[in-house]
Amino acid sequence: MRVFSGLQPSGNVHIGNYLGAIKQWVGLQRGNDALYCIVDVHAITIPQDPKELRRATLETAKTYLAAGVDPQKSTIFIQSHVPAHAELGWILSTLTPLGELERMTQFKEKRSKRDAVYAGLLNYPTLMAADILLYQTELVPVGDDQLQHIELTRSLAERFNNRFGKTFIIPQARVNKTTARIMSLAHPGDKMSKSDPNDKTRINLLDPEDVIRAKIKSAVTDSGNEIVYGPTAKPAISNLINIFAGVMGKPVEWITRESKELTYSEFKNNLADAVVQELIPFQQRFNDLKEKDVLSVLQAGAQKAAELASSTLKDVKKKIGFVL
Ligand code: AQP
Repeated sequence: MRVFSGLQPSGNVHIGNYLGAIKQWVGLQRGNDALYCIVDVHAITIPQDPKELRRATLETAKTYLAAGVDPQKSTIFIQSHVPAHAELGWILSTLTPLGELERMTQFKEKRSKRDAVYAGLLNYPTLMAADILLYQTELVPVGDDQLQHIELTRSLAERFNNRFGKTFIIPQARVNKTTARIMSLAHPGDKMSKSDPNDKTRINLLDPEDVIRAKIKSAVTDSGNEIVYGPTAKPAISNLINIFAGVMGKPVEWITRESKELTYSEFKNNLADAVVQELIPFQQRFNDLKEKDVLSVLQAGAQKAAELASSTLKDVKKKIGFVL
């Protein structure tokens, strides 16, 4: 299957991004034709400091590699290196009623947190649709915050196909049930997010061991003292169980069975051990990567992606009546 997904270089990559998206990507490399993109064109829909954007873009590429995305099996590239994304994004925006974009939950949430909102943020979902449709993608592994955007992508593909003739494959989302939405450590009602100004709400993949342990220790818990799963009644502990299950690659039931005699504090210690065991080797691989090697992976990836994208874009342009 053709697989496509991406991550914005908009801050420090956290364990929600890792468990919700990147870990799935690594598994999907086997037997599939996968493209994994660093979506810098999306990141600038919120104002970014140029130096910071460059740093975060390369750090995100290193994160993919250190997490196990293998350039021999998958195509890894930077979105702005393939201008076809912006071109198709523009074309798709001309087929998207304003009301559909204004109804997007992510747009409404991001808008409510900012004084100034720019047109790019509204058009984020049409650019995302372009990312996916350019590669005739069949499967899009994501966290559940992106499901609404994928629904829009599917209807845009159908709309285009109906109006201009069969052009795009209709993609499917793929979410991992347990890790689809990892929540904030401080506010279990909110999604763990790169852009949360409070760093204690998330475990960053590059946090040192003592910081990881301290963050887990200070994570909020629910009333009572039992390790039981129930996202409505016990949202905080259920979130920690989901993180534990995701890191260990075990079902939630296994975690709760193994932890049922433990106090909250013992459970948190075990969780911290598991997270540290997953992230410290990742950090070693990350630190061993050299910028020039990363850049050469990205260059080769962009070349391959651009070839694939150009054939879809050419077909689209021909169908809508552009002179080629
Ligand atoms: N908390 C989360 N739990 C599970 N999956 C998550 N993802 C994001 N947060 C969680 C998934 O990570 C992938 C990349 O996300 P993104 O970089 O495109 O941006 P986002 O979804 O908006 O994530 P953030 O961390 O909240 O970033 P900011 O704060 O910059 O907006 C996606 O597959 C996403 O579902």
